[in-house]
Amino acid sequence: MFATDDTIVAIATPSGRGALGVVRLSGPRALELAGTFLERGAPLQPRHATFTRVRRDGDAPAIDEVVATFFPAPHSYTGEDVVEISGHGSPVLLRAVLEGAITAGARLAAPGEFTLRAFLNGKRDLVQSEAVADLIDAATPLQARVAFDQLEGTLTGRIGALDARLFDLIARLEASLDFPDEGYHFVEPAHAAAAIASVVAALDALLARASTGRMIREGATVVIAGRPNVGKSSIFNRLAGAERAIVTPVPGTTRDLVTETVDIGGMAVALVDTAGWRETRDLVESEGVARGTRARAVADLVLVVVDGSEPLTDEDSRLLDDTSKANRIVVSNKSDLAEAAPACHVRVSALTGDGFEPLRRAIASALVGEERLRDPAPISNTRHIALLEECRASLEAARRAAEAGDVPEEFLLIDLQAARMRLDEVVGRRTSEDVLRHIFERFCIGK
Ligand SMILES: Nc1nc2c(ncn2[C@@H]2O[C@H](COP(=O)(O)OP(=O)(O)O)[C@@H](O)[C@H]2O)c(=O)[nH]1
Ligand SMILES: [Mg+2]
Repeated sequence: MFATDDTIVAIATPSGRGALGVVRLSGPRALELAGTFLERGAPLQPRHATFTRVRRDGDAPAIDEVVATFFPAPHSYTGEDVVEISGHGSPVLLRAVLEGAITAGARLAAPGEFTLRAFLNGKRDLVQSEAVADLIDAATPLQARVAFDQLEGTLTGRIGALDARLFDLIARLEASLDFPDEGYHFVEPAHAAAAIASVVAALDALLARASTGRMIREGATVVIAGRPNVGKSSIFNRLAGAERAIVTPVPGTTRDLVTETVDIGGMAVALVDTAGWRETRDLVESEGVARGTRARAVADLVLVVVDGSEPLTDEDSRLLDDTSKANRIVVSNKSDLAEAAPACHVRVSALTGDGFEPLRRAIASALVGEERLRDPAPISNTRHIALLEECRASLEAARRAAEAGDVPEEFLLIDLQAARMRLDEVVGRRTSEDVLRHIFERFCIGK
């Protein structure tokens, strides 16, 4: 499986220059290898920050002043001996430390390998390991909160509770099997059916909010559509808080998709400004229009913008028809001008900024509902959702069989054990090497 008996090393801070940079070593020889390129002769004291210098080979002059900390196993991030070296954040200096460690016998770590070792050493389960990557990837405070909840074990706890109930039921069914002659059932079929149904209900409660969780974790795509000159790019810029898209009074200015990720109600929203939706003979513009149409098709939400200071045109009506089945908000722009036709749309003025708070709230609630954002779901990862759905399917099969009665315990047990196996896969008690590779590949090097 994975090699864990060697000592790995990596730069843990982002590439590029910074005030500080950190190099981490983990493995049985971490302390010994660090000793070969750190100047201080005496071994590092456990969990003490030690000020020392990095030297190059032999008697060459020192190249940096660093603070080194030794975390002996098992009380470290990975559960192994770890040495963390904080130096000045120059790529040249950090690479020199890295090379020093490799020359001494360390191996360059693969992405996520520190966290993988933490998982293999039982410091964290798989759900918590995945949360580490989510936490690092978080682009909004809400995403960070959901990831941190998962890291702290909220989902682990829920899965554990479900697992305990299944374990109890399985044990009693197995006991009935082991003592067939007594003719005694440790659990009556009707009780088994009810017990399974209650686990299914608990799973359903978890899964009911999964789509919200996923939307928070993965973000949403919101496309701004409308005919030329209604103010799409101006609205885009207001929502993005930056002059990203070009705004001019000339219709057909925006010819390609412009995308910006913005925080709306805590969600990372990929906001897409499109070319005005109209018939055009200009080749570039019509390609822009086609791209806009395709973007609309994959959007989680479409903002259909109309110019509130003018009566609706045929092009407006056509777009409104086209999007009537989509998840959409009709936005009436230019509320600073006289209103042409009162409508029950969200009214904004991209010029003055009026109406943008209600618009942001409308976007958030059209995506997940306001209630749901306040108390984010504990489950957000597609892998977890898929496994819990499989678990639910096995439980349903077992519940139906138990309800029908007359089914040998063995049959129930097969489905219940299959259900439990899915829970094991979520937390990583039973996970293939391929799945682990796939999960840890998305980590940064040094994490
Ligand atoms: N009065 C007024 N003019 C606006 C407003 N929003 C946009 N405009 C103007 O309308 C024109 C077209 O805006 P733009 O954002 O490029 O529209 P797009 O073609 O739909 O992207 C520009 O001259 C903007 O200054 C608004 O809320 N009020
Ligand atoms: Mg535009």
